[in-house]
Amino acid sequence: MGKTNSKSKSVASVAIIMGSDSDWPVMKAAAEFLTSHGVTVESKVVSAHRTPKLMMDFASKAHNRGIKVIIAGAGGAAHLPGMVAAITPLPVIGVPVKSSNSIDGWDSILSILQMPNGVPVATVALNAAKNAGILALQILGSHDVKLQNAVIEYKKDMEKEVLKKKVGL
Ligand code: C2R
Repeated sequence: MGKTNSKSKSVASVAIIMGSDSDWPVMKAAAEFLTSHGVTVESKVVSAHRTPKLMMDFASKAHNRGIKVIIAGAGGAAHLPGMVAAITPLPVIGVPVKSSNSIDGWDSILSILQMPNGVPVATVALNAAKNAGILALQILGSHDVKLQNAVIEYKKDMEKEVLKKKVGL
């Protein structure tokens, strides 16, 4: 975490941020999915509660650095995704994390999901960081044929895997 995955120093197009390094075991699924499909990501800890100045700086400048989509994960009173969405013009995908301070996960889900009109956060299921990665690839793919083809291939592979499965005796 904390660096781009680029070997050629290309600019990251997806920023994966999280309220704490304790979220990384969940959030890394988004990074793994995106990097395995050739998307350069940067991942770092940014907290609306603990590092509000960093959060403001990150959210107000991300689009000028070439970031196209922000994935933001947080647990408990999860204000980070919504606060970042309030500032940035970029699409924000929120990942509710079932953290050690979460009652049962609903606190985080509702904090991220129930945004007021005017400030959307595309919220995925609890701990569903891989889905956040897939959604980010779909957003990037809407204006990049190569990445859209990667989404099409991913869906075909998933279908094949499911059709191979056998149940029963
Ligand atoms: P620690 O494990 O560091 O105590 O963090 C983090 O996302 C994490 O899930 C516990 C949980 O606190 C969350 N946190 C937030 C924010 N900052 C940290 N929800 C925020 O700004 O929204």
